Amino acid sequence: MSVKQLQLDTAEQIVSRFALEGGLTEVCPYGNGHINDTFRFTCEASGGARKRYILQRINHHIFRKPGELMENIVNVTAYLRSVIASAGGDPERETLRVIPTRDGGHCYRDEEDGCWRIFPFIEGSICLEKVESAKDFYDSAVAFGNFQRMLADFPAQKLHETIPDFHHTPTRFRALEKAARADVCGRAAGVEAELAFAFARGGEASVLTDLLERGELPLRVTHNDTKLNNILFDEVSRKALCIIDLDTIMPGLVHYDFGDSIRFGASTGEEDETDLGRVELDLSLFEAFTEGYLKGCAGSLTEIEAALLPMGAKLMTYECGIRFLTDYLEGDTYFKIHRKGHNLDRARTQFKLVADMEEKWEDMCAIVKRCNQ
Ligand code: ADP
Ligand code: GN1
Ligand code: MG
Repeated sequence: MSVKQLQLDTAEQIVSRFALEGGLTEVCPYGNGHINDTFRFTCEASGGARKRYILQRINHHIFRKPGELMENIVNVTAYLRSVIASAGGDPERETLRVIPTRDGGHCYRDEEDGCWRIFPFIEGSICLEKVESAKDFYDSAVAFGNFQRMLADFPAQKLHETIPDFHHTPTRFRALEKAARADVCGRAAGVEAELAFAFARGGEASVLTDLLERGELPLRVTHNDTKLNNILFDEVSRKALCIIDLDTIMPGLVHYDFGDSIRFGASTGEEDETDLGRVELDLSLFEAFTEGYLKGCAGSLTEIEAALLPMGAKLMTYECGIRFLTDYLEGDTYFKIHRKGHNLDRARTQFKLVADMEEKWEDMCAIVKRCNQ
């Protein structure tokens, strides 16, 4: 899927459905998300005051029940607002707020079945596409750990499962096997090495989910998509400010959040780097994140949860590689791509990282042990 444009008059029609004052003055595509179509627009009130917002078309091919998804976000952000306020924070900047439609809904469905939502744009914030310093990464880790802890008492039974089996790695593995067998685009012959890499590690795919099923790992409320560009930093203090992209908040394992952050942020290369020589696990970033995440969780992790954090990093990286490769084989229908072979490039970086984690396994385990003392 490619990035969509949005004409001003179309945007005006959509925005007019929401309880907002003023006229729309500009709209532009925004951000680098792989899933939703995101735009930023400005509204000018009659007195001349301008306010910016984020307008998103929820990808309803991926999120099949946008109404349920929005209910999750409204409930979680309402809960977070009260936790943030009682800790003396500023809920307007530290969590998202859903702007209601004029008839009191959480999103607007257009005639083509597009589903739109609006959040205030969080001013004075920056979004990092790549780790620029260990301190930023550490701060993001504290924030993600905190986030998980803030939601510890959120009634998990209230949450809808927005994407079933989202981080069920064995299910992702079976989807890859199926895509390779079906080979609808005739691409399987060109990715034998990548398929062999993935299949050779299939036995490990269920390590975490088996422990969960046996009750040895606790189910918590997790974010499930904790890459660095899903957190906003304060432009001035450069402190982690607000966790965004709440579409996949669901019951899950802490390893999903820890692991997804590591696979994206502790890599020396970008997710779609084509020179694999540049892609490895930066152990000092791994350490910074581990330290921050454990601090944010503030002692709430069990011994076994903490000990399995390296496995979380490896499995989330492996799983993401499998997902990119599956999408490549299926004709790039899930993740947005910006060039030919983009998903294959992404799959390769993830597998390169997995291989490097295997090399650095002892060090990763030692770091987690040290940080958890
Ligand atoms: P996707 O699911 O496609 O990743 P996101 O919700 O993560 O969509 O939004 C894409 C990008 O838009 C983010 O990475 C961030 O840069 C920006 N963004 C989203 N919401 C806000 C907001 N409320 N304020 C400022 N920037 C935002
Ligand atoms: C997607 O939405 P975005 O770009 O933050 C994906 C994640 C992947 C990530 C890989 C709902 O995240 O699961 O890890 O791309 N989100 C969904 O970059 O599938
Ligand atoms: Mg995102």
